[in-house]
Amino acid sequence: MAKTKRTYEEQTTDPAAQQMLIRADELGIGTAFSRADEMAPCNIGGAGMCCKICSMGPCRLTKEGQTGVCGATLDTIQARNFIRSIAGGAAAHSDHGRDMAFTLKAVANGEAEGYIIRDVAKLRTVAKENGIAIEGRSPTEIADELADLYIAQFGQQRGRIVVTKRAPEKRQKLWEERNVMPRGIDREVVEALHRTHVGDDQDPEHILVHAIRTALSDGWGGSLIATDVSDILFGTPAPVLGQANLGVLKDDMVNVVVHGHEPTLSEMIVAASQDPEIIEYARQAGAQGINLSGICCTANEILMRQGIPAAGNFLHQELAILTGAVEAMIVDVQCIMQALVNLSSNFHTKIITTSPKVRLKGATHIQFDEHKALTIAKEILKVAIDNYQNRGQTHIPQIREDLVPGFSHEYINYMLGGSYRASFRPLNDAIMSGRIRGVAAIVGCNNPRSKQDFLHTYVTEELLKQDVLVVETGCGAIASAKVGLLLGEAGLDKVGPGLREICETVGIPPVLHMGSCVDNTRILTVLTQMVEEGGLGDDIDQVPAVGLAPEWMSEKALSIGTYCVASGAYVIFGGSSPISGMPDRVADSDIVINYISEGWEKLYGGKMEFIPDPDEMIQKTLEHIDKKRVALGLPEYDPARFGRSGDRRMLELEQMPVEEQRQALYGVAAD
Ligand code: SF4
Ligand code: MSK
Repeated sequence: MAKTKRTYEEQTTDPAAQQMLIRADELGIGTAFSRADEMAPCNIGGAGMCCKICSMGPCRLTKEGQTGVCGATLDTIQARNFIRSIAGGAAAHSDHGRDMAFTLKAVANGEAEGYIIRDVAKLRTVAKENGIAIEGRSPTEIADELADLYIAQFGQQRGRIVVTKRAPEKRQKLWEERNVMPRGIDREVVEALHRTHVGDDQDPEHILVHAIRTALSDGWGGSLIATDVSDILFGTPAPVLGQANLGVLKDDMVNVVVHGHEPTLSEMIVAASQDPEIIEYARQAGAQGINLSGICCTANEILMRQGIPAAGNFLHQELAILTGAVEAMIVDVQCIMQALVNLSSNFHTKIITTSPKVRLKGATHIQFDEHKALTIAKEILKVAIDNYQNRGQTHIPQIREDLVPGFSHEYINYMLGGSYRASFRPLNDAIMSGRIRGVAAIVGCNNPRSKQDFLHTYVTEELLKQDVLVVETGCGAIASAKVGLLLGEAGLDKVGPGLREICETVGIPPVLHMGSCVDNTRILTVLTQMVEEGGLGDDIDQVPAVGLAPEWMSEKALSIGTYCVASGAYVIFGGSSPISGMPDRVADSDIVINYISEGWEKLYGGKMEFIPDPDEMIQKTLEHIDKKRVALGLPEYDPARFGRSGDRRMLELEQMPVEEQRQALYGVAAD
């Protein structure tokens, strides 16, 4: 059944996106927005009620008590579907981590053209944490041993993934007691697939125990390794000025958009685009130079470290091509729509696939190889430059917003205490005093079934008003960037009085951009360091913090949500639930829904819920934060106690007559 076509304003809150959707309609070209309108989601599969694991099925369970041909119940089918999604997400993140570890190995052995170890300090810190000797050894020696250790984590069969030791001690003990400590990254993903093969694990709760183990192998395994190695090779992010939205594309330059996830190629494209030979090549083609920008998490990787602008988030990939101004879109892995190839046939844009794992029929394939990365990056850029002459009419929306990304956990630690007293103490103190009510991590994708960016920005802005400090990653961070929330003072008028004081004192925006989807591990690290700092309990589940993925769509989001729950966080997903089951089912009988909320909360202190209504998301977030404050014995949140210092107070004082100023400042009347 076809759905009704939404208006442009119903499809997206972003005016740049609205302009491009109008353009798409003028040209008669479909996008994910229009396809979502035309394609009603399957209400059986969407609710997790369809099993197609074997060819006795597919079995669609639509009546209470019904089972599949093999006798599988609805709960078993839902649990199996759910863990398979988590395994898919964990595999994607972790395979990214594996490739990073192989690149580190190649760099250590002088076999990776163009790469260097940019952050030796992080290399030494990470090596030491992993028990690798650092004194008297060269960076390449240390990197070689670290790369071997990290590569071994993927195929490890017994014991525990080494980086799980970075979790709070109490949490590690809990994982041991509950028997969910991940043994090896690949092992947990393979076991998830084995357990869900026909005729295997059919106890829904038992399946979901392994869901926790599988997700932990991602968050405290593959993703953490990916973030570590990216920082070592390309630098640990620190604040830098950037821009976001389609207006970053330029009419007089060769526009190259990098899209996907891995920073290995995109970092080399950045280097190649600054090469005088390539700049001259672009000039000879009649352009002013090369204008590089990113989409999705590749955007986040080069935005965080180099300030390279982001052309947009997930749903902007087609819209960028619709501008007619993109010479090449270079893609690697994850979140790349197959529709790009057909769409680009209406324009001159070349879609260039680069990963040995990802091909799109009709795209140009130039395989990336880290051993000759710079040469390949230049080759790709030359293809883009040669295409400049084929450009037709362009329609670039002149909409872009400045932002300051780059808040790695290392930088947050530094900014709060400086070089000599780097510490999370000021953040903990601000939460303990109630200036900051709590912390929300708002992460995840765009989904064309909901109004683009609306849930992200609405939830973010409402929580900021309530003095909740917001940290973001992935496409959610780009959504906030587009409305100015990642830019110091620009966002501060939307913030509660206590949080505003902190932002003004420390000099930070109210929303901290912490990176790409693999970098959600930075959030785990921040939470761990807050616990270790003291005053907010002795484990992550005691910190007044909530994770939200308002517009999620990918399997990776489910893996992230699950490892956050296993780490002790309350996680709220917006949009639709993949395990909602039958609409008229008695709530108590829904084993999977109950197990991942109340069940997981009893076992891990964290829980997962799917809440489509944004106001309910906000309400539940605040209730959870306040509940944790009470449990810690912290003062009740009271915004009236704050906002009497900082820039706002200075302005108030400036506008007062001198006598009143003296009274206000010193409590004494004028002479
Ligand atoms: Fe149907 Fe069972 Fe086969 Fe699933 S495993 S498709 S429920 S017969
Ligand atoms: S890119 S996984 S749409 S965040 Fe990481 Fe964005 Fe989600 Fe892809």
